[in-house]
Amino acid sequence: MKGIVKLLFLCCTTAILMLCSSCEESLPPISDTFSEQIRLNQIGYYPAAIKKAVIVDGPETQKFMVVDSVAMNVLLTGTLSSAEDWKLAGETVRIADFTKLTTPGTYLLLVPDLGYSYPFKIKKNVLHEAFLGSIKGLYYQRVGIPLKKEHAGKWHRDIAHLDDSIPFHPSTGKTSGYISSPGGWYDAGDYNKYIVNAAFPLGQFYLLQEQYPELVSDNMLNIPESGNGRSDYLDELKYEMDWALTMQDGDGGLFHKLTTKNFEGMVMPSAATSQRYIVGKGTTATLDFAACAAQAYRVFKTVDSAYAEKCLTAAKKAYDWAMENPAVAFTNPEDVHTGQYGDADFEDEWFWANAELLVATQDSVYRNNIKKKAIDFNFKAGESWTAYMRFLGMFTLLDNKEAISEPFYNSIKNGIIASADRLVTSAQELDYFQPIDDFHWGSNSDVLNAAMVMAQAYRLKGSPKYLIGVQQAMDYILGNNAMGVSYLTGFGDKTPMFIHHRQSAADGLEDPVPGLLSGGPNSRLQDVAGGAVYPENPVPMQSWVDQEPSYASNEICLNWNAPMTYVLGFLEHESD
Ligand code: 9MR
Ligand code: 9MR
Repeated sequence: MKGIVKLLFLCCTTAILMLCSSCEESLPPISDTFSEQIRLNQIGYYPAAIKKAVIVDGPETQKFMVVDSVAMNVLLTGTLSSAEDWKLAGETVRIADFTKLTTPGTYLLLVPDLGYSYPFKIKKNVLHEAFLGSIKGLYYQRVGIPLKKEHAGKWHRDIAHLDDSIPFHPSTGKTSGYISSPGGWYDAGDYNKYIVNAAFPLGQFYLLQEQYPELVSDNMLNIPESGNGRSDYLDELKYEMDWALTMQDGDGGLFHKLTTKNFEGMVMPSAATSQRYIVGKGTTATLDFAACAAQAYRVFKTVDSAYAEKCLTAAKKAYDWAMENPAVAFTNPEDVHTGQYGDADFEDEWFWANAELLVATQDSVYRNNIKKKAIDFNFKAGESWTAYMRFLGMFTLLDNKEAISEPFYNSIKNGIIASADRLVTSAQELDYFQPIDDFHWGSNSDVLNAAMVMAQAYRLKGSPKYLIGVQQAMDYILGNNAMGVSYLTGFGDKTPMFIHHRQSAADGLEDPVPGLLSGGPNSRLQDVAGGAVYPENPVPMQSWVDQEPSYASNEICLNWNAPMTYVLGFLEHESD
């Protein structure tokens, strides 16, 4: 027996060696150009993850290889699947499944006739830098301080927008006076600050901190507060929270936004000097603030109790204002034309505020108010800042079982699992293994917000299918998509270079500010009027152009970076 085994072993190794050496001999040289027809996660894969590249118009020979980019030897050969027509992507594709390759390394996928893919890695914590980069992106959005070279590198810039004496617009109900409302992050490619879209991303960032408090420690982000002994992540989040607190009126209500009347030109912050105003006051801003301030209380409790108490007091006061003013909708006043973030359906905001305040205080007032309306568990692309808040409330309740009755907890648990099941099923059927089939403004955030639902199901049940769903959604964002682009600036080989972002457009540097997520394909093409040029009638997944005027497909925004950070952090913690 022994002899036969040995002989077999010898035969096999010889065969493998022969196979490999013959491959090596025929390996084409790596040139500087990589095949655009091979789509994959340009950063890389966790060793145990499903690994599927998409080959567009692949050859009939159906052969592919995974090549170690250093040793230039073939680690795996495989057969492409038979061709499929993908409608959303507008492509004929074959799949190269290299899941079996789990050895850490840097690789290239080779398809004879097409060439090599971009290099990618297989290793543990493969998304660590991208995760930190997506948080550092927030630092680059900071208002009211100079970005110093030592923190910002070549993207350093002058101080701008002190916002220390901002007049009230009559839409606030005040006819005179000023407030000081400094700091915070610029919302997006524009320089305004909006409470709805400060609170919503903060909600997602805080969720990550509560679920995985150890992910970011001090000195990991190289920001001004690094070295103060506290998590750099908390320091960065506090920069935004501090601003949000200044937007609360004496009676508890929140002003809606701090903004110019019209969008500024594509200039550096210090050249954007139009008068800014405090505009509007309403229920969505107030409830969203109440919710995220209650989270801030919990997150900061152990590191800065005075600050935590300040946040909780502000949260309760905001909630009380909303009780007195339960349906004050915001719309832009006639003379203000910047982001509206208007929403006349307050149910999601109520649900979120009740959930966060309940968990922060255990006060039965919030428990009693929370059950008022049925909850919709269905994820809908495009809802984003108008309605995703209900999910944030649900996620917090799922993490705090004791706060609610068992039947209520079970209904949320079952609802989220069923919702995640639908998303997983969709992702298996849809182009590029991602879960959405309708591409709105900010579609990349929809993919990631859906992934967050799958992530909660994974936390509840631990079934691999949910983790796979989240990983494949991230593969889509990082390059396995119909544009072949890794949508996070600075991370990947082909990344957006012309984002709709005023600093990046005006700073004279080739590289855009890094760590910012492009909005992604948007089949509505609202920016054609603004000068974006698309190919004729693009299919939904190709409705994206790397052009500066494309604010509907290629802007960046806080509420897109937020689920990016959440999903990256989740994956870093949960993936092997
Ligand atoms: O720069 C603005 C961007 O931040 C907004 O998301 C977008 C939609 O509201 O509008 C952009 O501003 C454009 C304006 O709407 C129309 N004129 C050109 C402006 C800059 O491209
Ligand atoms: O994300 C917003 C999107 O859902 C809207 O359709 C769009 C037009 O109103 O506005 C988007 O938000 C922008 C905001 O109004 C201003 N700052 C930039 C935001 C991202 O483009």
